[in-house]
Order: sequence, then structure tokens, then C-alpha cells
Amino acid sequence: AAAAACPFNPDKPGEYGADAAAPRAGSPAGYHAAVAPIASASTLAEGIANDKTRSPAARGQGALDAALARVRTDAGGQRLTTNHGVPIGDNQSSLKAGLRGPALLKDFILREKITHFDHERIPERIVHARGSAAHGYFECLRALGEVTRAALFAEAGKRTPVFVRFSTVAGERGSKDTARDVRGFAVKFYTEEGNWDLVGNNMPVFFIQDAMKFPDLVHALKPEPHNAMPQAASAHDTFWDFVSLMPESTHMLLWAMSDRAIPRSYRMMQGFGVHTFRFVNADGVATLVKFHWTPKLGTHSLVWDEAVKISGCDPDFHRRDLWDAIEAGEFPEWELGVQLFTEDDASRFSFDVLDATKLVPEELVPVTPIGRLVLDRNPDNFFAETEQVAFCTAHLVPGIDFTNDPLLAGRIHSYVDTQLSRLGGPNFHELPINAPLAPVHNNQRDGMHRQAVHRGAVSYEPNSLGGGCPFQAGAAGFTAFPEPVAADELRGKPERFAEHYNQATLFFDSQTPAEQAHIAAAFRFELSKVTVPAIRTRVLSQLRNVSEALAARVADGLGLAVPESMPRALADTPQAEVRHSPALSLRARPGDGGIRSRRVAILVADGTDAAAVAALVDALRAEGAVPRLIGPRVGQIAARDRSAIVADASLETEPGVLFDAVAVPGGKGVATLARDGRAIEFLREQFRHAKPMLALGDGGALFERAGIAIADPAPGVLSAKSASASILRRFVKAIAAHRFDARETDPPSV
Ligand code: HDD
Repeated sequence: AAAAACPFNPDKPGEYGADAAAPRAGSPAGYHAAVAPIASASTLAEGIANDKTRSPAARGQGALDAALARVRTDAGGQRLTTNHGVPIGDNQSSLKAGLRGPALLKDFILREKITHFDHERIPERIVHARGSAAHGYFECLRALGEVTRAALFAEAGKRTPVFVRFSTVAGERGSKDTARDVRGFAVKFYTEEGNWDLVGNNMPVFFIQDAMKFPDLVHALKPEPHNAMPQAASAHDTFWDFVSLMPESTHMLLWAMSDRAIPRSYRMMQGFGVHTFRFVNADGVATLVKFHWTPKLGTHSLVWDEAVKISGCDPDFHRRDLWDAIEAGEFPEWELGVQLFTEDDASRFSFDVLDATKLVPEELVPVTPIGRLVLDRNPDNFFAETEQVAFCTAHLVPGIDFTNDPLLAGRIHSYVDTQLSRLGGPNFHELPINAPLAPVHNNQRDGMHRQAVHRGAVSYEPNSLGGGCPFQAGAAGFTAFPEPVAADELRGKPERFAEHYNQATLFFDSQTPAEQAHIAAAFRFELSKVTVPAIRTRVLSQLRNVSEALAARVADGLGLAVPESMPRALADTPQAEVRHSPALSLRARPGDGGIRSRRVAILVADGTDAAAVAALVDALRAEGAVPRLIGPRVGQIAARDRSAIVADASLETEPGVLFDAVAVPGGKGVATLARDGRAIEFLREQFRHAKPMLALGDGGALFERAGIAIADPAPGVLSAKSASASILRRFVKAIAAHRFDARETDPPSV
């Protein structure tokens, strides 16, 4: 234990001068024995009260776990070798002719190490480069045999292993998590009949209707090609130039400017398959289907000012949140719901279900819950799993099929194609994270990086030499749904695709006033960043077709007059079936009312009331929240009663934007905090972002100092003399309310 506390390297002097000629002490003597591994400081949400076991058996997705076990490697207790298994005597210095002499070309150990390092990176994804993933399982809760023969939906209680990757779209691999952007929600199901990839987003619609426009969209959205700016942001000329010339993007723009684009957590956002897919049952009968993932924790978002600041103090905000929650046993969970309808139903809708810029309102076709998704294990290795996982919309299983959505058609090609260059060849399906649990047998052979060792002479079909194997599965295999096709070849779109505004209006009109205000502010922000005035005006003319109120509000924010509305592509606007859809508001899904995994700051300094801190910590932990003690610096704090409390983080490392709520206990510490501009800023930001705040005893003085009234307080600002059970209950309830919209003003008052 003493060695662990003092991790110096006793071997170090031996690297210099004459001593270098003697061979290094081999493991496990010397340094390795002297320096016991230092346990890494816990970054886990240690406050989360949970009794879930972390044993592999409890991870619930045994089959995939076992398959990956084959390739896991662990260097514990092992000697260092080259890639070819040759033991390495000295990993500190290159081979040289004399201590001050030239390095030698024959140093194959150095060359292998550097060469491998030189090739450690693979191309990042052209879109969705930044992402985080986790393992888990899908559990079917309702047998769906009537509508699909997909094995994973065959019976209630059936579990299928999954690997799920969340992502932003525009930013590069190292970009911030809290950019205003669409989030990817890609699920790989390792079913017994092969892998099914449901590659969706956290928004149910898309910017364009036809894959032909995808490269244009992405070129316009990504950093501009001449100067590679801006990173992970849509607020620039080329994006708004493009979308304002593409009225079909209007509906998605409303979603992208809404709070959906700045989620509080991956664990608190919905997911959607976007396209209309097809379920096919054992009799070959098809039903159209839309997929919805709904988080158990409810749908919650950041506010823009907060998102901007988080990207500075924790660019890994969402990655860390997902990782910490899973490490703490706080497994994120979603319900899978489906909207089921027939071709006949669809033919009567005012919109075309093949148009990915349209959703099917839940008031028109209800969402039926059919299963749940639980993420219960973090990857062992980011590169091997999260980076190398290859999602492809072409990965379907029997019982699920495409429709003729022209955006989907292009995707069926694009994903497989992109993996060929991203993962370096046609055998990416053999990478452990991509390999199906279902057996693979075919006559495809060879290619770069082939792992399988195929036996025998036969790699063709039909054959007699191999007994006709592998044989066709016939009706038991995947058979494409026999949709009749008889038409002229042409480039064009169906008439119903030409209506671009009904659902944008539906979305805007279904938001709460606070959500509408955020949408207007987002348009104002993004268009203020646009440098070409004509583009601003064009967007305003587009918005007039959505909502006159919205257009007027954004115009006002830009100091512009409202222009003529953009001419519509369709002369007669069809009547929308649904004019108001409460389900489209984030507020429609507050979650289960709990505060599990919410981060709550307790501000402390020398002289803080330790009893109040203890009461707060206990009350928050009892609800599964994560209290963090934040002081002027980390480490020990002398409390009022001279007991020692330990600050988990400092005002410098964890500012207010990283917390869902704040509490300031009383005691002399308040005076110290009142002299610290960072503590004042902490409270002001919590106030500005409409978060729950609690002052105990003379903690109220810090609020007053920050300009936050305690007498006649704004909504969500609580205070009490002491940490009584009743005030703690009210605080917990306030945290469960997430935010107090009524407190928000534009511009902010604090
Ligand atoms: Fe895509 C990645 C989702 C349209 C081409 N897309 C990608 C990922 C998600 C989506 C979640 C990341 C997968 C991962 O985590 O590895 N994309 C969508 C959705 C779309 C959509 C929901 C519309 C409904 N995408 C779309 C079109 C095309 C692509 C129309 C091309 C014609 N998408 C790609 C890609 C990517 C990709 C270039 C980049 C990396 C990858 O595939 O594996 O092939």
C-alpha cells in the first residue's frame, strides 16, 4: 500500500549511461513489484443508490458477451511482446550505436511499434463521426407473430442482444457533444436469424426526400470546404443557403431548431426509425410500420446558453453521462413502440408515407408498445467496438422489409459502401462487433483482412462435391416482399411529396409557449450567424408558410421586415388530418417523475453546515440522484462543527452548467463563497437556465448576492431555515420538474 501511494519508478536511473548496457530487470521484479497499480479515482456516480450486481451473468446479454470473450485480451501478468510474440527486453530506448550514436535501422522493435502507431487511425464516418455506444438487450414484451415473422418479436419475454450507438451528425470525431444537431440512434440487433440494424435518429423526419440530395445536404452542413469552419454547427451560410432553397427541409428545420437538438442526455431522448418499413408475417401478408423508442426517464433537453457553455467545460458531456450511468448500474431504458397501418390506410392519408419529411401523427395511428431496450454494459474498448461497429440499413432479417421510400433506397447502398473504405475492405462483417451470432455460411471468399479459414475445395453453388452445401433456405430464408411494379422509368416525385408545410405547422403549433420561444430564439441565433442577408430573408419567407407568428418573431430578432412568403410548390394544400399533436412536445413525456441519476451541486466552503450537507446528500441519494460537493477547491473542507467534509470538485472544474440543480447550505462558508465570483456565476447560471435551486439558512445570502430574490422568489427557487424533511421533499419534487419555464425571460434577467 505504501508503494502504491508513492508511484516512482525505481528502474528509471538504469536507462542512463553505463548502467544502460546491463539488461533491464524483467517483470515482475523491480518497478512492477514496487509499484502496485493505483486504483483509478472513481468517476462513477457514486451517489447513485443501487444494488444491481455487476457480474457478467447479470448483464443480461450473455450470447454476445460470450462471443466477444473469444477476442478480449488482457495484459495482466503477461510479458511485453512484439506483434509476433517475441518477448521485448527493453521498451524504453531505441537501439543505437553507442549511447550518443545514431539509431539503427535494424531495430525491428522500434520500427514495428512506430509503424503500427502510424496506422492507428481509420477514416472517421463522413457523417455521425462523433458517437458513443453501449451493449444491452432488447426484450420483446408482446408476441407479434400476426404481423411479422421476425424471430426477435416471436414471443413475449424473448431477449435479443443489441449494441447501440448514439451520435451527432455534423461534427468531427473529437467535436463537442452538446452541439445543436440531430442525434443518431442506431441499434444493431444480433438476432438468431442474423443482424438487423435499425439506423434511426432522435427526430422522426429528415431534411430531404430523395437520397440523390444527401451529398448536397451534407456538403452544405459540414464545415465549409475552403476554411473548415464552423465545427459541429449548422449556424453558417452554406447550410442555410441550401435548406432555404429546399422547402422540403422546412419540417425538419423546425425539429432541428427545437430543444430536441440539444438533449440533456442520450438517455433522455426519443429515437425513430424515420422511414416507413414493412412487417411481413408467415403468410406473406405485409403491414406498414414506423418504429419509436421512448426513454423511461422522459424527454429532457438543455437550454441553448447552457449547451454552449457545457461544450467548453465538458465536451464529452453526453459520452460521460452515458458511461457513468451504466457504470453506476443506472441502466438506461427505452420502450419500443410501433405504429401499424396498411397500404390502404396510407393511401388515404393527406401525406405520402414514403416521404421521409413527414411523420404519421400519433393521433392518426397510435403507438403500440411492443418491447424494451436496456443498455447495461459499456464497451471494453472504444475503437474495437464503438468505432468499428458498422450499421447498415441493408441489414434486414426475415419478417422485416423496406418500402419504396426513395431516401431509404439510397441508404441501402450507402452504408455498406462507406464501410468498405472506412473499415478497409469487404470483410468488415468479421470484426467481432459486427459478426452476427447467427452462423455464417456462403461461398464468398478471400479479400483484405479475411479471418475465417474456409475448409474444403468447394466455394460455388450448385455443387455436388460439397453435398450441395451451403444450401438455400427457401421459404424459411429472407424473401423480398413481392410488391408489384409496373411503371415507366423516370426521375421525379409523387404529387403528395410537394406539400412541405402542413406538418411543420403541426409541429410548431403543438409546442408549449416556452418551446416555441426556444425555436424562435434558435432561428434568430443561427440566422444572426449567417453573413449573407438575402439568406436570412429567404428563410423568413419560408417560415411564413409555417407560422406567421414565428416568422414575425424571428424577423424582429433579426431587425428585418417580414418578406413575401415563399411560393408553394403545390397550389392546393391538402387538409391535414391532425392539427394539434401534444405528443410532439417534449413536455408530453416527463418520465416516471423520479430524479434518478440527476446531478445536484451542493456548494461548500470552510465553515459550511455539515449537518445540512449530510441531510441533503442522504435525501438525494435516497432518490437515486448524484449529489456532488463543490468547493472553492477540491479536498478537505473544515465544516462549522469542525468535522471534515470533502469537496468532490471545484468551482473551477465543475461549474453550474454541469448540474441539474443546486443547493447552498448555511454556515460561515457562505461568506467565503460570496467573495468568489465563480460561486456567484454558478447561481446566476442555474437561475438563468431555470433550474431548481435551494438555499438553506444563511445560504440565502449567496442568492441575494447573485441578485436572486429569496423573499417572493421566482418559480423553482426554494429556501428554508434548515434542512427539514419537508423542504428536502420539495427540493426533490422541484428537481423532478426539471426546469421552471416560467422563470425564463428573453433576454435573460440575470
Ligand atoms: Fe445516415 C451514418 C441515420 C440518411 C448515409 N446515418 C448514419 C448514422 C445514423 C444515421 C444514426 C450513424 C451510424 C453509426 O452510429 O455508426 N441517416 C440516418 C437517418 C437518415 C439518414 C435516420 C434518414 C432517415 N444517411 C442518410 C442518407 C444517406 C446516409 C440518405 C446516403 C444516401 N449515414 C450515411 C453514411 C453513414 C451514415 C454515409 C456514415 C457512416 C456510416 O454510414 O456508417 O453511409
